Amino acid sequence: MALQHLTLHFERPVDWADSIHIHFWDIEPAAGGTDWPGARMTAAGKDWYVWRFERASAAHFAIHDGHGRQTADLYRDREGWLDIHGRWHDAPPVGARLAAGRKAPTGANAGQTPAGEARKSTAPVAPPVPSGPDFREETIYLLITTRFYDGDPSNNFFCRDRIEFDAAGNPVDPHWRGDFKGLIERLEYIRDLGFTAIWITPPVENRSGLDYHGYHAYDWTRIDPRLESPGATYQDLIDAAHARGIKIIQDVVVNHTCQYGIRGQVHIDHLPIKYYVPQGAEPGRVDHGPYQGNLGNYAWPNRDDIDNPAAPDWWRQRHERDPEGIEPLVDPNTSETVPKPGYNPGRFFGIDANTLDPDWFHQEGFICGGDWESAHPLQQKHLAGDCIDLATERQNVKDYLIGSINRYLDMGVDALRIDTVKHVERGNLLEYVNAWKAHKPGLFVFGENLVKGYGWGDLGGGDNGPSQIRPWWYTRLGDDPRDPLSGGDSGFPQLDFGLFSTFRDTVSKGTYGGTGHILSMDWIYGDVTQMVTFLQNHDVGPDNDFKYRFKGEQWMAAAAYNLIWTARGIPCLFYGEEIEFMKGAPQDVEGEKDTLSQTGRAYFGDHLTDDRIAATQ
Ligand SMILES: [Ca+2]
Ligand SMILES: [Ca+2]
Repeated sequence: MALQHLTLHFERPVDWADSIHIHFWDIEPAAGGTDWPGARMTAAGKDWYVWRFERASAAHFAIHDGHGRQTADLYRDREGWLDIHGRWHDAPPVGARLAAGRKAPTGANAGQTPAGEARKSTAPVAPPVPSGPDFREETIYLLITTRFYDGDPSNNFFCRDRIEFDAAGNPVDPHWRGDFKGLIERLEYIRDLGFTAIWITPPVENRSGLDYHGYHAYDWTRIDPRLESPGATYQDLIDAAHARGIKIIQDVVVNHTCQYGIRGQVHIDHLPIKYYVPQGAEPGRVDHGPYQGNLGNYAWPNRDDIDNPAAPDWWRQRHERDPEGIEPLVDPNTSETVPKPGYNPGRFFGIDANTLDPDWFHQEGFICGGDWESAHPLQQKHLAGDCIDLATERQNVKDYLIGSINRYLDMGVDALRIDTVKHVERGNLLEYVNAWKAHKPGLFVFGENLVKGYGWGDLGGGDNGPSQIRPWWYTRLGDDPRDPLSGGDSGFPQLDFGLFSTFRDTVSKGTYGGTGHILSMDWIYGDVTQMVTFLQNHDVGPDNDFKYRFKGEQWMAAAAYNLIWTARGIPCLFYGEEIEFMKGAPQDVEGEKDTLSQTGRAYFGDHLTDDRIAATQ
């Protein structure tokens, strides 16, 4: 009798990892099988996976996700679809989302096997594991998408500030350089390092003189086109990552917008940058690269910086014409006419905090010196000239931000990292976090509450700030700043800056003091096992007072990584650490003339080219 193949289809439960495996034994008629963990099933449309036994009539098997979730032992003697409820179907169940081209069996085929003759499964199917997805199983690779790997030079873009030139005076190393196409092409590099999740910097559309990192959002509803390419959209990235068993962590800014407001929602008043002429500007004196002679966006034919429908009529009219920026324009605030050399740069690049729309923005001005250790000013004032503080407690702001991010969750984003946590009051921020978790049950959300020290607030430890702006506070629900146990777990773990602080200027000397002390305080967090641990990231490093990438010897870092990988928490590695990339460099630009290539945010792609990737790996 000629044996046909046996095909099994499996619908991945929502809380399972994407790395679906099948482990099988006692294949009929030729007894064969796999060693654990078995073989990888093939992704076949949204949450379906398929495995085909050649020349087999029946099989014993179990399906698992490689991360501790698995079915009971199963048996099947004909093609079947096992849905997320643990039920077998002889044909694709109604609503099953199968990939295009994967045809369901026809009714005629299905009818060839009389139902009464078919052997039933001998083992009951385990129901989906009731607990939520356990992100503690993951290991995270953090990368700045624009600095990782360039798959499409046609979307590269120079920011207005910090342009680097080669010896011949040509601009080099565009800030927007790496992109989704490049990341997709190098997913297997990351997977082969052993990471199961990638934290990408915010992908939504940005605007600023230096916005390659994504933290100056202009439109939360759109992905920045400087990251995408045909065939390499954000959806393509998510799908490609999932197909390799990798999760995508999206970075989200709730606290602030860029200096231009939000496309289609709110405009922030200033003059179009194409009309700016510096005082004493002499042609050729300062090389602005592609911005030479006109600081408006060189990639747009109208050389405007924004295209905001919420801008006033006069702006929108100028948006359409005069790309040279030479047609006289009267500043509606002062009645002076531009372009005019030396005319107040603040009218082009700054904002007037007194004229911000109160429906969208806080009204208390900019953070200054003493504000940094006090909750109210920290949470109500603007962080910087291109970080304008949103009125996050207003319903219109909540609706806009929550709704925008929900769409990315629907696209398959697996987790969220929330920026600038301490700048939003806890109860207010938890409204956002909980709305996203309600939209996507089981979603993992963690936050960044940057503190240079243990961060115990009113609990002591030499902290000069109150508990209400410290990491532990956001992981808890209590209201007593001196008693973490006054409330339970908020479900919003944080990056572990407390543990990180023990690496300050010590690991590079081979000492690890303070670690035991910080671990003895683990009880203050709502659930310390969900904190995200790290030695360095795109903002901080262990050396020179938290500003530099690790500079010590390899064994010193290895000891720190051994701790991070084995202690409680979810370990996170900053791109390039695997080869001591930019060892000892400042994470961000320091000197007036520094460019990105001198920092910890330098372009990594030169190490990932086809001819060099083997050495990098
Ligand atoms: Ca590119
Ligand atoms: Ca705020």
